[in-house]
Amino acid sequence: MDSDGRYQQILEASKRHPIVEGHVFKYGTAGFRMKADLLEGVTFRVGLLSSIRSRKLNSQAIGVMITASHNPAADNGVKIVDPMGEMLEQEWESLATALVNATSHEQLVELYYKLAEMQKIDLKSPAKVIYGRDTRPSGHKLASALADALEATGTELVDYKILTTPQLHYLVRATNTEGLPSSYGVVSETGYYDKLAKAFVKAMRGKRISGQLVVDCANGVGGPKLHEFLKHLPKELGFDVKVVNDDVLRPEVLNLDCGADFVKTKQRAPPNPKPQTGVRTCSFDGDADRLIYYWIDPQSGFFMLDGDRISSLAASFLGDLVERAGLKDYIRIGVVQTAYANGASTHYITQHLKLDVICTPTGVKHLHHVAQTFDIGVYFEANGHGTVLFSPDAITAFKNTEPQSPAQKDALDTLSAFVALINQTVGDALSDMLMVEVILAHKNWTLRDWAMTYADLPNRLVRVEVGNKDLFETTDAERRLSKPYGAQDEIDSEVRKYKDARAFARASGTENACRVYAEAATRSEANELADRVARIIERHGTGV
Ligand code: G16
Repeated sequence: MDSDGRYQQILEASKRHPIVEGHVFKYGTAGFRMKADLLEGVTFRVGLLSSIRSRKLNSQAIGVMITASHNPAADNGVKIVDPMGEMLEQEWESLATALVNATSHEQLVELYYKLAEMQKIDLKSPAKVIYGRDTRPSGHKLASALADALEATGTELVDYKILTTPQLHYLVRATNTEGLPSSYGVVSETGYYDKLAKAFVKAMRGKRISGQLVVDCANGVGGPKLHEFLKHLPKELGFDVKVVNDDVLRPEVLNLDCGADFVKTKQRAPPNPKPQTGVRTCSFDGDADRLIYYWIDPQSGFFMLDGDRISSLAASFLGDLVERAGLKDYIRIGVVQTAYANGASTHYITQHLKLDVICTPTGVKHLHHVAQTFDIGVYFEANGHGTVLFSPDAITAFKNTEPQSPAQKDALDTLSAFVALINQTVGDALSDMLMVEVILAHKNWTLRDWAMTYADLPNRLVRVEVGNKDLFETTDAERRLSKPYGAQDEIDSEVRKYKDARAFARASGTENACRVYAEAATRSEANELADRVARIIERHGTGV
């Protein structure tokens, strides 16, 4: 087992990054996420697993992102990215959980070798891991623990330092496709900006963006990266962007009263800077993988355009383009949502756009896989996390179809520009924002025009602190609770009391809490139903 002295090296390195005892760690919705001071040993162990994963996949580069995204500054997280930029294959999540929960350093190293043996991996073959982190101060120490694991296991490593989560996903795919016909782009942060900027200019040909766009960056990594991106755009484009909440020097303000999660859950604009009436505004979250649009209407006040709206906007625009490109009979477009999608959006997509909608559990990893079954798969969570995927057949059709008219050529060119503009590895706030801006410019729409497509059912999302969130198990794409026994019956009997109502509860995979979602015919009924269901969850969460 230890002919090359690695056993001892890994053991020694592990002792430098002990796991905090008395905790059970679980690879959740977006990897391991918790208070940063619990994460050093976890990150070291994730390093061990990612080296095995790279060796399992013929030495392709694996990504590791250190971020807690929308969570407070004191938290952090670590997640593994597979070679094409997707989230870690689900079967391996349990291997990650097992490795991280090893009780002693010796047991950890034994398990590392056992996993390699079970997976038939030659531990002397090359391995490569690339990694990045958001702006949280704790990220530096965690990255060192990760590097220690990679060095101890003889893994080539590339530290990209501070990145948005979607940039790391881009770099993983670009690394693994470098020099191939499927090349995803130049393997550098600049390569990422260049790719998006060129595609944006191409998609905007002959169109103009009207008015200023204000972008709230949640005081996270999206701020400096957006500033950097804007330098890559030609001035003549006239894209007037004002970047706000871009303070990454004071860690305590990260996601504080700003950002996409704040806007979505509070259903109001960040108080700072003071929102300006009528201005088109959007918010990123702390690691720039979520996007929410909104504006303050002079008559009716705050109006939000969330992930459901972005999804229906993209699906409708791409549907029109496919039709104009003469590809309607060959390209199957589908939309993937979760239980959080507003019922009105699902109705609009199925009844008005006449597109298939599939519902999956929360977590982009679930939506992504289903979206891959379409030629154009549009997936967005209501919280603004999502993207659009194009199948290889669709991409070939956009390139090779011989246009019979200038209008058809224009549609085919715009579709090809979208393939490059949209980050197809994972939801990307910057890329999604550019997509929305292009669509609004093509349609010559304001946010009010966009909002007029359908009326949302009033809804409310509540976070409920419970004694033990693991008591809650779901079924039917998280729309029903299978455990604790009796809880779902109680929810059903509350829902029956309201018109056009729906409610569900589930344990969060990124926070130590449960989430309750309710919608109903009126705002006060949605609020009341959410409160009643929250009380049911509170009661069952203590085991009473
Ligand atoms: C992560 C996941 C999202 C998920 C969100 C909330 O987002 O990537 O898919 O919707 O957590 O998950 P939960 O309700 O299980 O806490 P982010 O932006 O925090 O990485």
